[in-house]
Amino acid sequence: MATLQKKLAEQIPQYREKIKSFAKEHGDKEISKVTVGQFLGGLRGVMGLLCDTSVVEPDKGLIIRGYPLLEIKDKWPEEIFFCLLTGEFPDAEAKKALQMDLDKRSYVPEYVWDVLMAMPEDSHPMAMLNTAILVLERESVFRKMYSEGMTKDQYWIPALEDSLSILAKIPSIAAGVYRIRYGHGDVIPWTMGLDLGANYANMLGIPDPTGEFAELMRLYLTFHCDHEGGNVSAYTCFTVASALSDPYYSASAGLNGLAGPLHGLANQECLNWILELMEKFGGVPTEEEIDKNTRETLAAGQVVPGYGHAVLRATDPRFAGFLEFGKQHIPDDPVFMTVARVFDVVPKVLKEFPKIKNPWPNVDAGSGSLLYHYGLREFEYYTVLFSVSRVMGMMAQLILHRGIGTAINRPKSLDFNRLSGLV
Ligand code: CMX
Repeated sequence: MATLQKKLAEQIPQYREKIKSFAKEHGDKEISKVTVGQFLGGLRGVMGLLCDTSVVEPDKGLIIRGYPLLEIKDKWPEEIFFCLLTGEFPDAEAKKALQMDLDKRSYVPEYVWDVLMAMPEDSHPMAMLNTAILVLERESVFRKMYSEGMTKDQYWIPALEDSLSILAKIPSIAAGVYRIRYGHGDVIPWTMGLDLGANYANMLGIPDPTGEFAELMRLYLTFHCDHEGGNVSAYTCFTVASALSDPYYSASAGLNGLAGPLHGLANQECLNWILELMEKFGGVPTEEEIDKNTRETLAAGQVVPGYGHAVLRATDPRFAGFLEFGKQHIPDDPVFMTVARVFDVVPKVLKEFPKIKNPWPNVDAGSGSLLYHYGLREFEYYTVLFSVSRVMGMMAQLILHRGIGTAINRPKSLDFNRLSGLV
């Protein structure tokens, strides 16, 4: 099979033509309406964005290029990236070529470490990660080629270059952030020839005598890779990239969105909620205690972290996958047992509140307990793990949009007078 670059060079011109002729033929047809509720409510359900890397079905969850997530959960993150972009998994040769390419790009320049070391000790790890990506912007091939002049149909080529470099460097940077921020010792370098998930696990420096932590990292990176185009991080990345800001600016922007407590930062809240629950009841709580605590959280006007979703209306398959991993490897861990029991109780309570559209767990409800078990206990760091994965989806979407020449994003806003005049 051809390398990723060759495969895209075959596919992108056809994709561009397909979209172009579709726009020409159907450009005037209406596909979506907007109610005032949607207008004022985060545009929920309004169809206004093309995303061919993945879809999220309310009842099935994440489907990557036609593959339901749990059917491809054993694929490695680099294979997933290949598939997000091309719709196919690489054969052994193409996978090896991609891994060697990432190896070559993995070096993180010294100036990045200098900046990270100079940041205040209490900086949030997400602020450190995003600063590092912005500092690296000077490496952008896209920006250089754009300023030298290139045709629109070439945009995807340097976008892919930059994206691969970001993908190759982000595990080292993220692991470095962990070691610097929490005083775990020197930064551990990337190991040539080791896959992305195992490399990240190794660079974090978490002891892993059984190899289970590396297995968890592969799963984690695969599960969080993409979630169609309208979530805050993907949409932010898309908007910034639509101005032809290069992939470094775009990735950093998207990840700043991921750092919000209603999006990627929720995973740090989830484990907190579980541990507080355990502390309050002196160990693994009973179902009655969980019920009581959930109601107290709601009565205090707080959200139950890890539950609910803007699109999903069923248990997130990513949660189900993590639950399966936990049952297989750490069934007797008390934190994991609490997570599993919370899953038996919380949906029943949330269902009593009709305004909560989805009472089921999302991806963040379970992953923290697994990380905690293997010794990654700095909750604030969890969104960085999410970022290392999500950057794959954001970059894949960006490359495809550059491939088809998507226009600058510019929806129309209305002032309240205009809005009220329309109803
Ligand atoms: N606990 C308590 N209340 C909840 C809730 C939860 N888990 N989920 C939704 N609600 C509430 C909302 O806060 C909202 O209340 P108000 O009308 O008073 O503002 C109401 O139910 C309706 O919300 P919704 O339409 O069901 O959900 P949204 O699309 O507005 O929000 C989400 C989705 C994820 C932000 C929300 O479910 C939430 O805050 N969950 C907890 C945080 C969380 O787990 N986030 C992780 C998301 C995963 C990801 O990043 O993809």
